[in-house]
Amino acid sequence: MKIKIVADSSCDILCMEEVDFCTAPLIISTDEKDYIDDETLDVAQMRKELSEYKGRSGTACPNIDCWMSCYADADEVYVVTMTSNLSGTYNSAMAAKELYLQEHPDTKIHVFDTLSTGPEMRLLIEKIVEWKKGGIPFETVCEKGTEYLKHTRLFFVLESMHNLVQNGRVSKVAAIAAGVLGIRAMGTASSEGTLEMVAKCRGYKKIVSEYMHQLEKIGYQGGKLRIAHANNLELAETLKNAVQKVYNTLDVMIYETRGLCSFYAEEGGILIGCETI
Ligand code: X90
Repeated sequence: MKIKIVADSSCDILCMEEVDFCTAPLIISTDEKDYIDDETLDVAQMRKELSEYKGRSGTACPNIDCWMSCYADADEVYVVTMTSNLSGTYNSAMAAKELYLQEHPDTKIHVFDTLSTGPEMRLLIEKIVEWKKGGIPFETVCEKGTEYLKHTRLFFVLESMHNLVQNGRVSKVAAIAAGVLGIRAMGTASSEGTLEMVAKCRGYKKIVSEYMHQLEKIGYQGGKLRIAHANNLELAETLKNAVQKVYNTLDVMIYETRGLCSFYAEEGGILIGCETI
């Protein structure tokens, strides 16, 4: 039996070991150029070009054809998407599923709307790999996955919300009202899959203390931690050390954001996914 795990490129993963994994790339574009968020994208170069670019930039979700080609040649497909409340990615993946099943009615496809992105998607993907290695059947993986997402969280620190506001993913009025426009702030993925800002964080000290406060609030007990950073290894390491000191967290991974998350988190931004109780 052939099993495939498919995710959109906001998961920041290019390949997974011991499993057939592929991503459907989102596209970041300016009037001059499209940046396809796949393994060929030079993220540092994109960041440099966008910082020098004066016009508007935007993003587009993977289209139905793209998802359908990701589903091809498998008996079971597990699809992990970013929040349906900020992107058309989930709807596109669902439409592709319906179309694909018309021609391949025996294929099993499940699409998870993570109501989140980045590292929280990674946590789910890693779990699916674990469950499939353990021989857990399709229906059970779907149920367990949905349940698992209730026990994972995403926090993020953004240097700027410029691209989120410019692309209508966050309302400018709301950002101004929360006092977070133009300054560094911490937020979390709300239960509806939107951005919920929790605090302004001028210095790194404040970021660390605020994050530790949030972890305490959600009842974190040392579960897996996944940190994706947009060119800010220093902050990623600082947070990792702070968490490990208090919770003895063993399973931590730090890695760089790919195109989509780099674009929206912006240079220096960071996304942290963790398991809760
Ligand atoms: O064009 C598209 O369909 C993509 C739109 C994506 C919009 C949001 C991306 C967020 C990336 C920023 C911080 C994390 C926010 C998480 C909230 C659920 C990363």
